[in-house]
Parts: sequence; structure tokens; C-alpha cells
Amino acid sequence: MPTFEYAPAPESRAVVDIASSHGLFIGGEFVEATGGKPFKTVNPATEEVLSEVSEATADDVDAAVRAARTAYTRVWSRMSGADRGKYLYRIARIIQERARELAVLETLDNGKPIKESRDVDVPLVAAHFFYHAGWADKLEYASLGSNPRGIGVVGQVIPWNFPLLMLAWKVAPALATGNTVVLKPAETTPLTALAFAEICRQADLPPGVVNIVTGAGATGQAIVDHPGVDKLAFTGSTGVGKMIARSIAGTRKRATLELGGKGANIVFDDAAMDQAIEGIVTGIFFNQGHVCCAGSRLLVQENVVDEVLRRLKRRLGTLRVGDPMDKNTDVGAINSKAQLDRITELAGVGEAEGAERWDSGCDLPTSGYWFRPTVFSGVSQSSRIAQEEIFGPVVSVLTFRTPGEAVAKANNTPYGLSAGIWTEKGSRILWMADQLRAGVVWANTFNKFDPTSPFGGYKESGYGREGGRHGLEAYVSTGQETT
Ligand code: TAP
Repeated sequence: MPTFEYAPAPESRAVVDIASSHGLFIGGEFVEATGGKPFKTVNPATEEVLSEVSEATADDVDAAVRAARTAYTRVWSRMSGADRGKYLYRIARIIQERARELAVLETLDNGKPIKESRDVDVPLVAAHFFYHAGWADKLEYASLGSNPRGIGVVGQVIPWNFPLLMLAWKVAPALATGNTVVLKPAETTPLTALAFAEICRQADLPPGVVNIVTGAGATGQAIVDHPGVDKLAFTGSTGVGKMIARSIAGTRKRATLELGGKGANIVFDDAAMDQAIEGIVTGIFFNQGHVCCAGSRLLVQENVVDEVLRRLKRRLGTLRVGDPMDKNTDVGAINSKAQLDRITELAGVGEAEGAERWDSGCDLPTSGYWFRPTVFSGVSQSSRIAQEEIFGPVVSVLTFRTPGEAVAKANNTPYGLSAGIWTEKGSRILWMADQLRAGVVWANTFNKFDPTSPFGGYKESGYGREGGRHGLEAYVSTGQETT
């Protein structure tokens, strides 16, 4: 069992074989890009270059959309649900077989701790494909209309925080319902999407059903603008989501947007305090806080705030921050220099606006991108660190006296993706869940995911749902489409 032991990045190449350069995956083949400038993807924990990746131009995106259209028309839309399901089961099993390799690759490219990619990301990826494989031949029982079928070619653009899991959230329901896909991973985390392309070949998925085009924002924009794309599925920032909504206004394209969040994790004085402290830690320090539904605002009932802060700080002092390939690491590297700069800037703003800043004071590695687990207390509602998504290991603590005040403060944000409630009172949980304008409300837990549960936002956190029966709706034709 040497491979999951502490191993600096170069040796990890013994576990995963990373090609020095990667092409695009179009029509079932890895092909050269037609002229974009290749870019490097680095290990954020070491700044080591992992590979050079092609930049897909608008012409490459066009080739991918054409391949997806041909596959849709000739093969995938004609295949029975049971047969589509067999491909999805096959993909799910290969993911399980290659789980260790995928976990290492994800950790190297993203910076997340290996214990999270190994125990959370990759198992959830496999679960997502298994779950949707089960739906493929049962769509007529999903209350999706009389003759549920795919829409056509789906363009999908995903972020860097859960690279393979976000791919699974997009690709699995699209394929199960009979669509074909052109997907762009984030610029800083393309490697597991490219490994997934290999898995599609290994599963003998018909060429063109899944196409992976790597690149930056311009490649994503080319997918959004392509007239041959019938539906878009985007996960990313609210700013880019708004641009996409503007770009497709007046076209026949359908879209689901999974955008940012500023989740409230609400702790009442009757909460089981040991569990609540663990829930706060999971809520904001899991995946370095690079989580759209993170509990980045901690709302604590006023009479227990001192106790909560004391216990939380003691617990944060025990978190191990460092080499993501070490299986004992709790908090890994920040995904990119740009993200580290943004977190650093917003933390500075928090201090300048008068909140009290505390961090765990742990040692940090000398190379790579790192940020200590940080707590801001005495944060006012109007502060930027209470309103803007920091997307890092930083929690802003506010207080409340009554459940009504907790609801008002929790809802006082442009976002509406997630919330958590910690209390012993069941009736209070039900009342709060009804009042909170958040797509997901966890009770006495946080950051729990399951393929059977629909996930998505209110307000500026986007529209549409992913996961569960609801997630299928976005991928099924309404009969209005012109294709
Ligand atoms: P973005 O900067 O919005 O990027 C998301 C994806 O869009 C990336 O692949 C990006 O490419 C691409 N992109 C950038 N500009 C584009 C354009 N003009 N047209 C089309 N595509 C474009 O977000 P991010 O920084 O990667 O991810 C963090 C954000 O995602 C956070 O706000 C987080 O809350 C949100 N998020 C939401 C959810 C859900 S489920 N609601 C889940 C995870 C993350 P590049 O990588 O090259 O920039």
C-alpha cells in the first residue's frame, strides 16, 4: 500500500501516468486543436507543471458540436433506454476500478486532500453514474411527460472545485435521458475530464456521445454561442452565469445555471455542541472552502457565541494543512494563484471593515498556494465578507437572538443556495426550512450530497435542479424545441 502514503508530486506520477501534453476529445478520438495556444496545468500544492493542455478554438467547438449532433441523430437518440443504461453502468464500474488513479489525479490537479478525493469525490462520481443508469430505462415512470426523450446536443461548462464530480452531475443525467454532450472543464483542472474521455473509450461509448474540449473562458463562450447547441448546463460564478443568460436571450436554447452561494450555517443554543462544531468545520473547511454551498456565514445565537468561538478555534488548531497527497491532511492547497489573491484581498477587506480576524497560525509549505483556516468574528451584515462569496477557508461569524432574526439575516444575501440549522427542536427545523430562501437546507449536518437529492439555487444562485428526479427534467424535450 505505498501509493497513498505521503508522496511529493513527482513520485505520484508512479501512481498516475500523466501525458506531457493532451489533445481534445472529439468524435471518440483525441485530436490536435486547430490553432489555440496550449496552456499548462499545474499542481497548486507545488507549482509543478503537470501537463500541457490544448486550447479549443471556435472551430474545434464546432467540430465537437457536429460530432455530438451526428452521434445524437444516428445512434444515441435511437438507442433504447435499457441500452443507454448499460453504457452508464459500464462507465460507473470503470470509475470504481480506476478510483485510486482518479483520486490521485484529482488531488494533483486541484489541490484537495487525497482523503476527500478518495472518500468523497470519486465515490460520489461513481454513485452518480449508477443512479442515472437506473433511470435510463424508467423515464416514463418519472412524471416527465408521455414520451420522455432527449433534447439533442447539450453544451456543459464546469468549474474547478469538484472537477470530476461536476462532470458527473452534468454528463450522467444528459446521457441517461438520451442527449449527447460537449463539455468544457475549467482551465485549471482539465485532467480528470480528459481521463474521463479515456473511460468513455474504454466503455466503448459510441463516438461523439461525449466530447471534451479544453480551454479558457473563450472556449466556454464558443459553446454558449454555438447555434447547434440545444441546451446549456453551466456551473460557475454568478457573474459568468449572468453573461451566459444574456448571450442566449432570444435564442431557442434552454439553460440551467448553478451559480454562487453564501450559505448560512445557523447554530442555536440548544444544539448538540460537539456535533455543531464538527458541522461548522465541515461546512466551511471541506475542500478548502471552495464549495458553492459552503457554510461561509456562521450565525450563532448570541448567548453561546463565546463558547462556539472558543471551541471552534481549538478545533481549527488541530486541522492539518499541507501536502494534499498525505492521507492525514485535512486542508489542502488553494486551487490557483488567482483564487489565493482573491481570498487574501477579501480577508484584508474584512479586517479593514472592522471584523476581528483570527487564524490557526499553522505552518504552511513554502511553495504552492496556501491559506490558513480563518475566522472573522463581529462581522456586520453589510460587510463585504458577509455578502460576497470568498470561496476559501474563511468563515464570517454573525450573531442573532431569535429564530426570526436568524431567518432574516440568513436570507439577507443575493444568493440562495444552501443553509444549515443546528438545534434539538424538530418543530423549529421545519419552520426554519420553510422560511429560508435556500435550495438546500441541512438539519444537524452540512455538506451532505446524494445523487437522489435535487440540488440548486434560489435568487442569484441560479435556476434548475441537478440530481434526483428533478434533475432529469432539464434534459428532457418539452416538444417545443426546433431540432
Ligand atoms: P467561473 O469563473 O464562472 O468559471 C466556470 C466555468 O466557466 C469555467 O470552465 C470557466 O472557464 C468558464 N467560463 C469563464 N468565462 C466564460 C464565458 N464567458 N462563457 C462561458 N464559459 C466561461 O467560476 P469558477 O471560478 O470556475 O468556479 C467558482 C464558482 O462556481 C463559484 O462562484 C461557485 O459558487 C460556483 N459553483 C457553483 C456550484 C453550484 S452547484 N451552484 C458548484 C460549484 C461551483 P475557465 O476555467 O477557463 O475560467
